[in-house]
Amino acid sequence: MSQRTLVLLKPDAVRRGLVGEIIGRIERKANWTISALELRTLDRGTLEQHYAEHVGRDFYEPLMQFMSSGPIVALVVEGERVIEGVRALAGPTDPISAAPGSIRGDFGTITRENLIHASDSEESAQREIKIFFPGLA
Ligand code: DGI
Repeated sequence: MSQRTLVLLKPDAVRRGLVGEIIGRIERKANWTISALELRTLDRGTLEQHYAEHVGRDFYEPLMQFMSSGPIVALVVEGERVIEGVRALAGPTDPISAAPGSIRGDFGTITRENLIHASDSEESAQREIKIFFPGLA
């Protein structure tokens, strides 16, 4: 089942020079394709749309600050079961409980600075791709 997912390499990944490493892991998966890719600094409006489900949570403001603290890399990745697949490559939200071998497990220690975002469902992917790449058919 071919799908599309939105991936963000967060400001910590860019600052730490892990963009190539993380994109490399995605690229090496068979039959997945990068169909959009852009470096950009996110404004508050874009972030409010993206993280609308977290409004009011105690981590919301620090998350917004962090996500606008420097450039991110946004990608659309397309391919076989890519939504579940990129989430598996990323590992769980808390990097300390993420298994070694996953991106968060290999490189993260702090829940907020967990390197990567990946859509968690078909609905989220559709919604998020529209926010970041409105021109994508
Ligand atoms: O899909 P995920 O990125 O794994 O997690 P999410 O969509 O539920 O949350 C979005 C981001 O918000 C997550 O990557 C890090 C942050 N976050 C989520 N839950 C917590 C959190 N940050 C802190 N400090 N504490 C949390 O419980």
